[in-house]
Amino acid sequence: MMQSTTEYSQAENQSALFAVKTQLVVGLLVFILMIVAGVVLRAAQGSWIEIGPDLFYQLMTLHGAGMVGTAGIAGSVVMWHFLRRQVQLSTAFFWTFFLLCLLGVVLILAAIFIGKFAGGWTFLYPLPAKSMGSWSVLGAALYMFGLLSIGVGFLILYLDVGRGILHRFGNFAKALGLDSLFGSTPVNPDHPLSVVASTMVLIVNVAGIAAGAVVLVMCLVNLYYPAFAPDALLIKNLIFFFGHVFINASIYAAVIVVYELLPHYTGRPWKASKVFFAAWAAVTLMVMAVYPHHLLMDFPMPRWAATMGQIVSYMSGIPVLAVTGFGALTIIYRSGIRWTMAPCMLVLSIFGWSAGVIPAIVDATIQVNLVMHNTLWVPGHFHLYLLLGLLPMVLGFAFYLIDTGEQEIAVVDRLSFLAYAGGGFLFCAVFLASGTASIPRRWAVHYEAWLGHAQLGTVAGVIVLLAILVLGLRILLRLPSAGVPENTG
Ligand code: HEM
Ligand SMILES: [Cu+2]
Repeated sequence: MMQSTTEYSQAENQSALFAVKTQLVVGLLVFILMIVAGVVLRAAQGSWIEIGPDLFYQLMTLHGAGMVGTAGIAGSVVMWHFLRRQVQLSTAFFWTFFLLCLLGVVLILAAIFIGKFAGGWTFLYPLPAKSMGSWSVLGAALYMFGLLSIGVGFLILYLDVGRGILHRFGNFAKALGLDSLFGSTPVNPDHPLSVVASTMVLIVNVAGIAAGAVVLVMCLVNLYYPAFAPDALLIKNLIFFFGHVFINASIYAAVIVVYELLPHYTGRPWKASKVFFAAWAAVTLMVMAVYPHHLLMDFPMPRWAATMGQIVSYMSGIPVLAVTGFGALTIIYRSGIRWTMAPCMLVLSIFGWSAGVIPAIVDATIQVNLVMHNTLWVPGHFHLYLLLGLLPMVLGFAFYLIDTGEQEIAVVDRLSFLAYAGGGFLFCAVFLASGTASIPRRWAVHYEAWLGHAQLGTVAGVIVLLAILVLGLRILLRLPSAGVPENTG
């Protein structure tokens, strides 16, 4: 077992676990609420319910911001829980992070439901300032202050994470394993994988959130002093750098659960290696260089940026995915693993994540993007790796916390798992098929010919909703009394 340098008292472990559980429960509840909103959106597109375009775009903004924000929080909870075994972390910082996120949520809810803000979670300039009467300047400003508050929460958490990592490893290069990758230090096979992933997340997301803060402040100034009108293309670059990095960092934080729990359930260690370090080092740089794939149809962008967006997209998704997928398969193969809910969720998550990267890369090809840009192909790919990738990682973590060592999966759990995976896959497949049929994304009202897609999507969404209601209930009933999970890994 890994020798640990952390010293916590029993009481500290208890309060840390309480913090993790509380934040996880709130995160799961928000996920479920946002899925309700998502089903309403899809049903409205299928004209099964009538909500009007105003409410549609408010709910779409809520669903987007709520899901992305909660994905970030849930990823951080997973990361914090496992990183805390390796480096000294402060529970007070963890709570500060959470409270700032909650403040952000309150501001965003006020922005959307009182201020009527409906400009999309990406608040693309100059739309927030030019609502043509749909929402107030205050509504747009509240939304931006909400995002700022969440961003500040993350930066505060990362401050403590960075301090903890530096305290044990001296510098981030060592934490990433770069000294064995490029230097003469031999690879330490017990170098904690959670530290490598956390360091990557810390580096890229501090950059991403800093860009986000800059652009939010610029947009806020513009809201009140329209004479200050920054360049729209610059703003779009900053927003998509922030958005791309933030959601990817959420997945890279959540994937720590795979590294920690597959060894736990198979009884086989997942060792660090040069390939592992190389993959994470590569993706640290590439995840930041790849964002121009969101601007392929912005023709004033320099040609090299679009080309880089395409080429790096091909390379960026693959290294960590390959290392994780291949590592997971070799660890599981003939291990006699006990297939309870947590490992099932983790395997589903690796599938959803890998499957989602394929249509993402397809769309990052300029020739394809000419046709697929702003079609439902786009939500198709990201729902794959969020709904079937990130969320199962978080659910797997929750099932691990409530694992009492039983050998069998209860029938309700088995059925809900299958419904979740099947319904989720169908839901994403319908989005992708809609994209291939050139149905645009972000349209409140769909033409007659598109209704079949939207209705099938709604049915799939309802299946997912029912499944996660059952799974959520199973978790919520057992989580409060779950004890401190043992420190193996
Ligand atoms: C069954 C569950 C879900 C349903 C029914 C659902 C439904 C939808 C619908 C109908 C849209 C709008 C599509 C359009 O552009 O026309 C959408 C957008 C979106 N969803 Fe979901 N969703 C689900 C799960 C998730 C999850 C788990 C996440 C993230 C963790 C997520 C994140 C997003 C984001 C970021 C958008 C983009 C919003 C925008 O374009 O501004 N969704 N979803
Ligand atoms: Cu991207």
